[in-house]
Amino acid sequence: MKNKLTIGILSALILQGMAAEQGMNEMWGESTVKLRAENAARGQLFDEGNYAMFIHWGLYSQLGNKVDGKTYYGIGEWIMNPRMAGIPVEEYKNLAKTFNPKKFDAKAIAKLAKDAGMKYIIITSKHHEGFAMYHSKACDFNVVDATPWAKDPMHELAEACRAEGLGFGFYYSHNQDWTFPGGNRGPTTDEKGNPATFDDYFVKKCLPQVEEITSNYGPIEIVWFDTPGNMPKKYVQQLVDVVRKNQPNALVSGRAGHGLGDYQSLGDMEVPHKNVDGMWESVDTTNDSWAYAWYDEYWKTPKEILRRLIACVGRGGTYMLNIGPRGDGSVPERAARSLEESGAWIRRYPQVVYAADASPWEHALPWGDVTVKGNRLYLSVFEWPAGGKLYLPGLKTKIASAKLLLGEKSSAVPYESAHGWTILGLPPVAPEKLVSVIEIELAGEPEVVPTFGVDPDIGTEILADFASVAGAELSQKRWMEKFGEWKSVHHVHDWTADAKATFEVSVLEPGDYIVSLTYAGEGRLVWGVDVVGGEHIQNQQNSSHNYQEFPIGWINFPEPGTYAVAVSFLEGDPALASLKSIHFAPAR
Ligand code: FHN
Repeated sequence: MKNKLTIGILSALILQGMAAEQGMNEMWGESTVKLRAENAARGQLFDEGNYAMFIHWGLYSQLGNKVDGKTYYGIGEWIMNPRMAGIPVEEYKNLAKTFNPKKFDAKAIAKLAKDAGMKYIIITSKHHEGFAMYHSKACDFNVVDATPWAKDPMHELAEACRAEGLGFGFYYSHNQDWTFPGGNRGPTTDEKGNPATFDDYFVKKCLPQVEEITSNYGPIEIVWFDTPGNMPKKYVQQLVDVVRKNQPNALVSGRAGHGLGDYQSLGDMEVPHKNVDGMWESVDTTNDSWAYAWYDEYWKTPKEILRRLIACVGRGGTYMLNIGPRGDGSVPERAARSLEESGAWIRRYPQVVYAADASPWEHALPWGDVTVKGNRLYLSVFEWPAGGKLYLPGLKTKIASAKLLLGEKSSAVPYESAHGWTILGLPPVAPEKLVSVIEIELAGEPEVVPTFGVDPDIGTEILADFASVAGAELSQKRWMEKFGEWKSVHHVHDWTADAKATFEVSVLEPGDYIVSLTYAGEGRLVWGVDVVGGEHIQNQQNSSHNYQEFPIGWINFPEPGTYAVAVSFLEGDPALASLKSIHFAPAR
């Protein structure tokens, strides 16, 4: 059971009872009643739906990252900022005069979210640049009063979501406002040249607008505040009070600030590697920008979307995936296609995603990932094993049955145990094109030894996140690949002479394995790898500032069992050497 809201736990119990009556697929799938927005309890769509659509859409979408013929690379909604095109306030405001999104189709967007398997939509009501994408009485820099289109798309979208049984909610940039006097990073004087304070902005625009978005669009699932910066607590508290007053069933995002939100939002575009406790979400996007960027055609494939969604559910959280409609309101076709194809898979295997809990292994496995519902494990196999066997390390609970699912049909899977591993016999070809699913029903609650197994069939990568480190530092490093495109690793760095990063592994098939390390650094580096109490190898390889995998050599595990494998840094610049992971592949 996920450690989320108490109401989530209660409703899960109710759901379990109902599931037995109605049959699992009817319960978790298309015909589910409980997960429709109008029947959901507070936070239930977040807690059990596990999958939502995020939309970044505003005046900036019109530019699509091109200003005066020049393309700016990075997240499109920041185009006004000096780190992108640096557009002056008045010039930016003029964009409203040409904003005419005739292709905006609220029903089609809600249907896309529904077909994608998402349970609610959160859309930008006002981003950092201050333009309200709804009809605001508090400020006429809004989509109705300032554009030739003169329509409020949020009424249509809220209505379309309700018609599809989806929840609806708003993103609101409460701290940053780049066009309203006094907003953070905004003008410091008003129209008359008088100094403007944050309080001016808050009282004249922010607070009334939050009143508006929580009063005029029916039930709201979440108010998604963002980038609180150094906004004083008293302001955040007032906004949260408004949400509680007008929308007692809504959640407030953790990015409201000062711990006043209801749940934690991880870093942008971050899918965690280890289980995370509590109620949390990952926010991610279908390409590499939140808002539409004309050049960005690097879309997540349906398989990658499922990999990231199932990783979030498997780590105990919720996945919110963004689309950036164009300035004319249309949704980029490739994003839509990936969402629809992954959604078609979710319709076949809803039990893998909805009301599913975190994996007892607490991390992904070499061939895929695991989600849990009660005593059932769902193994989502992304890399189908060529050798006809799927290796599951460390399962302690007795198996009652194992089935390979094919939509609603299934076939029994033979299985055996050896040295703490479960070995499942599989057909040579994956039954599903994207991801095949094995359901294991256990005789009791899932219990596992979460130690990483060295898979005898396919490569096993173990991230530095899972190392025990002595004499060096283990920390998270985040950086922007392009402006606003966040990447992160946990890495071992600042190596001292005797430092070790030690990985505990369980081995089923003894023999030689090829060991590689993924690292960044400068120049040629010498790394050592030891099976503690056994073989030592070391080798010199090149390095670069980007993380790359380099082979170190073969290493032997003489018999089945648990081993400690220690990595040491022997020669090179220890200040720049950064270890990301170790990789084992059977040497054959
Ligand atoms: O600055 C924003 C960014 O534009 C985008 O809206 C993301 C979405 O999570 N939030 C902020 C950065 O974290």
